[in-house]
Amino acid sequence: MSLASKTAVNDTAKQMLLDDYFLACLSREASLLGRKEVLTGKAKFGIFGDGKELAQIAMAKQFQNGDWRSGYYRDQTFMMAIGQLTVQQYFAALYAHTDTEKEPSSGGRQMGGHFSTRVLDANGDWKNVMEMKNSSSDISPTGGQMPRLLGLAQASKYYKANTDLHSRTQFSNKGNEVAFGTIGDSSTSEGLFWETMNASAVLGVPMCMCVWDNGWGISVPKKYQTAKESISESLSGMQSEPGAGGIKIFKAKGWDYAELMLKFEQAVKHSRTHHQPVLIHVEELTQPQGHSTSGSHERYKTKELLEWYEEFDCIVQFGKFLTDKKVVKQEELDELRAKAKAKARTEQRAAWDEFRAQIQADVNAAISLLEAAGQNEAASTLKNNSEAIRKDVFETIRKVLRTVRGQHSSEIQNIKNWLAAAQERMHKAYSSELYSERHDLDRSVPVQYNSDSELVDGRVVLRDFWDAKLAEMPEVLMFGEDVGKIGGVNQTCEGLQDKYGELRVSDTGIREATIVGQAIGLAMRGLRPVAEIQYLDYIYYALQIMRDDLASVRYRSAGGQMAPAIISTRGHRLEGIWHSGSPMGAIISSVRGMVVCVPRNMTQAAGMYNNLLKGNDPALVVECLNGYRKKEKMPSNLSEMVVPIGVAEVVKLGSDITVVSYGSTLHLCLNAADELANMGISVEVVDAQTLLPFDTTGVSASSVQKTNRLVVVDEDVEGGASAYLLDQIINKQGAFNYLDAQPITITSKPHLPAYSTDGDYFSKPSVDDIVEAIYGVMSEGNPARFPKI
Ligand SMILES: Cc1ncc(C[n+]2csc(CCOP(=O)(O)OP(=O)(O)O)c2C)c(N)n1
Repeated sequence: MSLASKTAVNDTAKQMLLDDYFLACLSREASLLGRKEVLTGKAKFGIFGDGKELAQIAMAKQFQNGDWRSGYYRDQTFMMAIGQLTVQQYFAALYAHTDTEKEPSSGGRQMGGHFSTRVLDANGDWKNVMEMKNSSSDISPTGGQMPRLLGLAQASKYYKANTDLHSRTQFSNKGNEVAFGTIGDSSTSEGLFWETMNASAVLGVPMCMCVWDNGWGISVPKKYQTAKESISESLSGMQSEPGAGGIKIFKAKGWDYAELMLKFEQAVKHSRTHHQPVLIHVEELTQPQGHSTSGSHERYKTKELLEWYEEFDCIVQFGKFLTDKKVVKQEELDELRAKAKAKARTEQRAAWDEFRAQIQADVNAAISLLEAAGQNEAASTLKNNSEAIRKDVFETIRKVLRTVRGQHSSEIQNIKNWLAAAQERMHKAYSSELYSERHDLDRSVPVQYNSDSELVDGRVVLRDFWDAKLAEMPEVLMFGEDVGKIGGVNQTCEGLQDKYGELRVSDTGIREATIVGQAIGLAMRGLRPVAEIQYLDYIYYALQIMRDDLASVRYRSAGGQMAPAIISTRGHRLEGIWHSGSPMGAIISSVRGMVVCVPRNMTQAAGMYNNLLKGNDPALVVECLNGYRKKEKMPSNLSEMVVPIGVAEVVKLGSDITVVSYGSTLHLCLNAADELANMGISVEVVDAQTLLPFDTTGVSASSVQKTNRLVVVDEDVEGGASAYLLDQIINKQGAFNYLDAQPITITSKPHLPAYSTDGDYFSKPSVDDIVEAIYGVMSEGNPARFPKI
């Protein structure tokens, strides 16, 4: 219904208007109360959606079941309007309630204002997202929600065009879904925003980008943020022309209900029907309470502006619109506002009571146990603290247990038992769901060969593997720079676009962050994207989004969402500063929550991909740059073979010293082992295979138990991945107990690897370096038998 043109309204329309007014008031009252809760110390931090209510109600009106949102912390009204957030849940999030029944967005892991809907059931299986209104899980880095948005929108395009997927009605109705983005005007300064807008126009996807423009990014006004001080003007070059692609641009004033309704209706209808991106630039929004609970905006906004905020407050203007149109009298509106205020207060109290009750249960249990054990002082400290939280409980109990060390009684044992169980609960609350709780990545199907298996280039193994997977799995799509037409710079997708079409094997622009973003959004919608980053050295453009979004999605939604995307790249060594890097330490420190595979050859890589495609975790696979032309035997069960993930492998048996390595350096280690054998040293070589998770069955430590010596070799810098491996093997696996010699690492030089073969030799570990370092360890222990070189 187009309200804009109506002067008189019928009863249904009147009820809808009053419902909208009530919701705007309810959300506003929640914001006002939220700030008070923070300022009185009941919550840590608050960031609210006051001033943005009407625009979000207009957006919600166009949001259908199966649609997706990728937005930011101002969207509470929208979430309430689509029925995915109650005021009670809103406050549960503000207090950080760890129960996902009470706080479904993140189970208290994220600060309030970070919204998410639960699209996985308790077993981690997909729900029917077409029966729901869906919001991907928010993140705090401003603009970080943009790359994922592109993928969410692209999924509709893929579902529409790929008829093999039309039966998957749990995920899509033939691609009819729109992905809605929201972003503050200042955050459009981020490159990610521009990358997303450009790519959305190039791809032609149903994406509705809503910019909430209040003119400020905390204290920095628009003139320092946006060219022409208007994001819609800045983007006008991307404005669609008839017959050409581009973006359709709409503008609306944030306080004008009728205009908002009209523009949102037009824009979203267009995007849904034509699969074209639209921008809705919502201007003249206010921010009544300022940016957040950290500081007040009176410091940097003028009195005139704050007066304008009052006059053009969207609820005030909406009320005026309703009374001017004689829909309702002012008294009725006042009554609605009062009702909203009372409801917000009631729900806030309920949230607080529930939040306190579950903590108090632990406090009370601890007090009883402490009293029973005669620890009355500790018990009364807890008793006297009416705001005790779990930290207080744990601190008190742990301190008591330290004090009574060496004493034994059933009462003390009861405390210990309680603590162990509570620790398990806290682990579940705060540390579970980093990876899929199914822990099934150790699945394995050994590789098989025929008697006449051919020797082929490594890249051919991968090409034939992907050929088989694309044939078997319509949900698999591959994309990246040069992946489509030429089949990748290393020809691992050679001929696949011709065979499976541009939709499934495609070229992208040079835009690593949104390539990963595409993968995130597509995977969140039930597809199996394989996104290629052309070279490992360029992954830094995407590393932020891998860390902040992809790696954390399951964790930050407390198991409510997942994005099992595969990011495929190649690295370690070839030639030159920008094509030889192996910054594995930096990467694995950044992407906990992802699987990181470092296959030694393309057969292993294929087996790992096969495993990942069956799993529920996102992954990075780093193929060896220098491995594509090396000969490998073509497996006879290419499509079925599965390499277990998290399982290291002894690739050469030995008895004197253990060398743990991976990727390209593994081959150098094997060469070094041959030479060392001639020098009387028997080297056992272990291939780590995966860095996250690393060697879950303790193959490395078992080897050290036999050899009593350990060398870790990689081509990251000193203190990088080799330090991680050393820590894992020595401390976590306990190899410290078996060592007869100081363990060493062999790494690259601290600078970027220099160009040319000589540059490589003098920058990275060579066979000579490895032979001499290993020999050095042996010589240290037995100089008579192994005299110094
Ligand atoms: C990448 C990044 N840089 C800085 C911040 C800190 N920060 C949080 S909100 C904000 C301002 C955002 O302004 P805008 O996008 O206009 O949204 P608004 O809050 O005004 O709705 C800043 C700088 C952040 N969260 N992320």
